Amino acid sequence: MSLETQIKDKALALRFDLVGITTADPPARIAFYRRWIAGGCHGGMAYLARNIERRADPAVLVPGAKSIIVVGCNYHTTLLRPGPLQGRIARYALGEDYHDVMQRKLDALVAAIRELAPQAQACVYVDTGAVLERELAQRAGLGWIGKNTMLFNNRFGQWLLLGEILLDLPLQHDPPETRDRCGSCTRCIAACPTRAIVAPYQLDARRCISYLTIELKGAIPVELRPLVGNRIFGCDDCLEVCPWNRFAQQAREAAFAPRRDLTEPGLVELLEELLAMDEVAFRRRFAGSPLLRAKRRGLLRNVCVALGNARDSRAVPVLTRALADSEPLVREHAAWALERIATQDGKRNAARSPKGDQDE
Ligand code: B12
Ligand code: SF4
Ligand code: SF4
Repeated sequence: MSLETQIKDKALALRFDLVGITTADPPARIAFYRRWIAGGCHGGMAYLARNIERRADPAVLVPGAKSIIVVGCNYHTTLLRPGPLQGRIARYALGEDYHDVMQRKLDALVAAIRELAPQAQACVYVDTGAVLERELAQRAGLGWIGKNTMLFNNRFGQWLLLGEILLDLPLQHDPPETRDRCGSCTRCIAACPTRAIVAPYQLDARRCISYLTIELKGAIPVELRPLVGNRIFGCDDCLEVCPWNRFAQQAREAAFAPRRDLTEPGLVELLEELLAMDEVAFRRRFAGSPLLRAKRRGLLRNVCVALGNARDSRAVPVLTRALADSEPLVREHAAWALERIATQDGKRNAARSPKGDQDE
């Protein structure tokens, strides 16, 4: 059996759903990436503007790199339909943090490769490295890139997470996936609540709810807050509408099963709970979850925005308590939410008053 086949068999045995091999050649679309950064589309994610020369050439990242093994993990779980006073969390964040899950499995794959080729130098990446993961995955034949910039395929739809091993072993590589599978479809562009997909294959992260609720450290721009709706961590709207998701299958990886406490959390209860916590308690409460990334103040900020958007007066007492939080970020978003609820009440009263006047 060839080395490539043995590596792939091992990857599948480790419950990766997809595996492919590509060269360590520079990514063809690095010019697009440079323009994206130059246009400021990365917003406050300053790390994306650093180390561009590494993204431009995997052999700079790992000297002597010859091959890249790309793996994909299906994380699809049952669709949730939260009610008006419930928050929505992106599917990828409902279970255990995929960085930990995939890192563990990739480390095991590296150990298996070293049994086959003891001299191999290897480096593992999941999300945070200076690697253009989607382009590499497309090149390794895992799937194609859609107009919403997601890598997807006809076995799992869009619910795939990616990881890579850069290796100094010369391996036989797989044919790239070059077909255009979107055709005239534009569903994802139309579905985006904030119009963050500014053109096919171009996403302005500064408008993306995933960025606003996870990566952004400061205040959510006021004009975008109403569009965030009840999304309190990430967004899946442009993924959910993709017709290729008819092929989606339930995740095999048990670690991606949704935590009970994260499925459709009650917003009022969550705000109460978060307000009572300090950062240490927050870290304990969300240990192992991607939600840790938002930190206590970021998640509180998001819950305040969602409650403002729910425009339900039952949230007024807890939002009023949030006005006294130690974090200015939380206080400001709580004030915005209260104002939004009050405006709604004002409008309701104004609408009712003429009839009320007649009745009197
Ligand atoms: C920064 C980042 C974000 C940013 C910016 C997203 C973006 N689209 O650029 C924000 C915070 C908004 C974000 C959101 C999400 N992210 Co993110 N993110 C990243 C990260 C770290 C870098 C992406 C990047 O370099 N962007 C810059 C742009 C220019 O690069 P690109 O998106 O790869 O774009 C390529 C295409 O547009 C293509 N292209 C350009 N023109 C053309 C033309 C044609 C015809 C074609 C085919 C392609 C094409 O070339 C570009 C360069 O190769 C990657 C991990 C990594 N290291 O790659 C994860 C990653 C992309 N994210 C991931 C996920 C899961 C998400 C979310 C679904 C999470 C959520 N539910 O909230 C959303 C999805 C939003 C979306 N529609 O992209 C996964 C995606 C897996 C997949 N199947 O594609 C990744 C790969 C992480 C991982 N290891 O699994 N993310
Ligand atoms: S994740 Fe949400 S906000 Fe971001 S591009 Fe997709 S639909 Fe738009
Ligand atoms: S929704 Fe349509 S345009 Fe968007 S990625 Fe899916 S097939 Fe492509």
